[in-house]
Amino acid sequence: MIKGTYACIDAHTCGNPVRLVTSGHPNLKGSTMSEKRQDFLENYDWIRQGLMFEPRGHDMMSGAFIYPPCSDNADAGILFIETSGCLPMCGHGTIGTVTSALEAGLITPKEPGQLVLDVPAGQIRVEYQQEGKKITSVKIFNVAAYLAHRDVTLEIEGLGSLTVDVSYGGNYYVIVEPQDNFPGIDEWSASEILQWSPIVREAASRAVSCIHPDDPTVCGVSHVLWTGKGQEHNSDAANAVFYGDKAIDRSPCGTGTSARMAQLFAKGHLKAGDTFIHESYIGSQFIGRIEDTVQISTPNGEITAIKPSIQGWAHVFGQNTITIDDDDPYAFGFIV
Ligand code: PYC
Repeated sequence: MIKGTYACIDAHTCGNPVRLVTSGHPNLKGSTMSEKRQDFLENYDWIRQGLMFEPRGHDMMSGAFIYPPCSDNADAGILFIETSGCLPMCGHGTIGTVTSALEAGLITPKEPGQLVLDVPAGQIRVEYQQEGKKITSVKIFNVAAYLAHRDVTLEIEGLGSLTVDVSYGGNYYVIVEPQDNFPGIDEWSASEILQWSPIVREAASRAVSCIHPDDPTVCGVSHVLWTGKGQEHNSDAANAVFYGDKAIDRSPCGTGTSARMAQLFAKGHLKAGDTFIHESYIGSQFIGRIEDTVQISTPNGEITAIKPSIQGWAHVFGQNTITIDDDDPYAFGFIV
């Protein structure tokens, strides 16, 4: 029997997929996107599994549903769906969702050229540029980002010790810079990144606690950001961001770029007003910027967080109607 039919717009943001689901939305309980995210995870996660995992998706698949705004000043709400779960915030997902939704006329901005969006991690603002019907650039003014834990030493069996930072940019990231047991992503293969990332994420999760001071449902280290130099002449740095079970982000990762700028700010390597061009594993770029700073209260006391922005682009490449039929043995996907 068919459990659900989902019209989708398929796009990619700087190489990473974004499947915007435009029909078949479950009616979610809650007055914020964070509460709606909890309801989705408890009652409708099978939709995410069916749309994201093989055979309808793949390791890197991600997407979103657009909901009516939760706040009076917002234009819309976004629920992110990914192979890794429902992220509190997703930068490449927002850029793809905004591009697809505006090009298809699914959102009518209150103010031309900008949007206010409720997301599970809080509220974000977006400025976009347009040529005719095509959205050519999307800049996200992200939630506040901060360095949560610095210089944490992890003992990784088979690799040795790694000293890492853990930083928040909408999700919590373990950030690994080149050091004795990690030469940098330029000298590691994708299979080395995929081999060590889950072990490093697990070790960091045991070593430190990450709970967002404003919303305890935003918690836990979910991503590992390995760093390197970058190949493009104007990149400030490159990354390989690992998420889910087997994914390396093809985009430069918006929340990862925010977390990285917060780490570099806290360690004195970037200051307010600086830009930071971040390169992905496939060479695509986001322009990050520290727009401002803000004081936030954390369990370790009052700290200075950054207000980051990330700018990138997306391309729409297809329309798709997907059914999830529970007579199909792989209705809810599989992981190999
Ligand atoms: O762009 O924030 C991002 C993101 C998170 C996971 C994959 N991409």
